[in-house]
Amino acid sequence: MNACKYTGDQMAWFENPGKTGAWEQHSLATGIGETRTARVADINGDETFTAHDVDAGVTAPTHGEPVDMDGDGRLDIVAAAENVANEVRWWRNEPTAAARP
Ligand SMILES: [Ca+2]
Ligand SMILES: [Ca+2]
Repeated sequence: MNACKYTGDQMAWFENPGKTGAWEQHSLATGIGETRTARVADINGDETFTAHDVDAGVTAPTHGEPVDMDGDGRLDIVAAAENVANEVRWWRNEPTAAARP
């Protein structure tokens, strides 16, 4: 399960302990203002998780959603960029050099 902590400026995921024990919190990112509505997606399809800064100029991204905006088969990211003129932005998922035809 993933979660955002609006007042704590962080995103985390929680490990299910099964039928006993407490859920263990694993931090994904800290120092992100007003985090809300996190979504989980394997953007590059490699079945692993690696954190990346998508846009360091947006310090309070909210309501992000993985969507293929340009129909190229790769998930992009759409989010409100509240601290930057109240805009909705999308970030194109550029293929790596190895994945380019
Ligand atoms: Ca991945
Ligand atoms: Ca795309």
